Amino acid sequence: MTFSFDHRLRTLTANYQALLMRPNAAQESSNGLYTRYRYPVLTAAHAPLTWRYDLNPDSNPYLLERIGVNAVFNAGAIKWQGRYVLVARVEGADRKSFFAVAESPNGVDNFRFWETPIHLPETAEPDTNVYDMRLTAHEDGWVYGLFCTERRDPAASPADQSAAVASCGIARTKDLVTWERLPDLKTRSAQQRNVVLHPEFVQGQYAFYTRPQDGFIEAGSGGGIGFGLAASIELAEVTEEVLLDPKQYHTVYEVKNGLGPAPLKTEQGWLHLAHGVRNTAAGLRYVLYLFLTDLHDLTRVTHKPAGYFLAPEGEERVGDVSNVVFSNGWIADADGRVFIYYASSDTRMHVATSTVAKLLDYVQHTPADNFTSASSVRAIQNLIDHNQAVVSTPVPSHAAGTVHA
Ligand code: M1P
Repeated sequence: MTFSFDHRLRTLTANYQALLMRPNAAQESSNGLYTRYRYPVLTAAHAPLTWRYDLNPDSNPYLLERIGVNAVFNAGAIKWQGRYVLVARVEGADRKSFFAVAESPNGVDNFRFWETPIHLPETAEPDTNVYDMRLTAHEDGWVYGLFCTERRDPAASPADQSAAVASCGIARTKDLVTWERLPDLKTRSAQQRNVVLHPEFVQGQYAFYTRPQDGFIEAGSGGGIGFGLAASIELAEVTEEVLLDPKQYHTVYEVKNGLGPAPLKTEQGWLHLAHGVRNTAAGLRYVLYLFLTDLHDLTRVTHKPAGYFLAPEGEERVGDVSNVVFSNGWIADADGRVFIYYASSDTRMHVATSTVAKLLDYVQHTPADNFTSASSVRAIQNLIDHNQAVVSTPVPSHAAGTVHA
């Protein structure tokens, strides 16, 4: 059988272009809250061919893939010069993650990576692995990327080659191309992951949402999502963390939780998207939930619906780390539309669209968790009673109006 380099290159290129051009299809959710989309917006196959193949027939006569990409997930998001931009976690076949920018004209399809990945500067203590960047357009004029930097635990014995220390890395940029690396965030906790920078100064200081944890996997005594202030971003140190959203027994965030993207400012408060983790016989299950904090007291949760907002569904349930949805990026457009970018099973990126109005209605009117089966039944009974009152009172035709979606 003869092998044609040119034929294989043409096939690879055509398939790649077809993937990038494929239109996405909206799939309304029955809960009315958001619209999922049929296809993931970014996958390993979206990584440019030039990152993976040596395209020179002399040095790669069989046109083999030289550098494998395993997954594209957990992307930060920002609206940038009119485009929907993701800073994705790209994980190579070698298990190392790095960041790369992809953009789309409409936020739901046609995402394509920029020509090269981000060349993130290292600190004096090089990162072994970096991942899960949260983007914040801060009022100081910089765009910050806060991410997890992972290094081998210096206290681990030579026999233990998996113990790691997670910290919060900080980088900033004005163009998403050149990044300035700042020292890692210091806190009193042994480890930190899922740290997010608030977009505004608070009492003249930089405000951080944290997730203190005892070990690399276990949040342990860390307790939940924390909040703290730092006078400087160039030498950021949070000396006092207040617990904002604790993990809690028999909830979807009983094992641990962590903030997703930077919160959205609304007239009713700061809207937060977070992930919650519970344990099951099949392993950890990650879901997304929403809550609202006071506009002025950022540590006061004013509304928090019971349970999850979005959980893994269908093909989302399977991947490298199955039964996981995770989000660290969303974009609110000026017209009120919200693009929620979430990853499934540590493998691929999806989008779900909603509106600020719907999300606020959801957080403010979904019953809160009262932590017992009996109270859940009471919540359902309240709804039944409410509906009976509606059914027994004829609705005048002019009252069945429309609301802004
Ligand atoms: O594997 C699921 C997620 O696990 C971690 O999140 P958390 O620290 O909340 O447990 C992160 O490694 C994240 O990247 C990953 O998606």
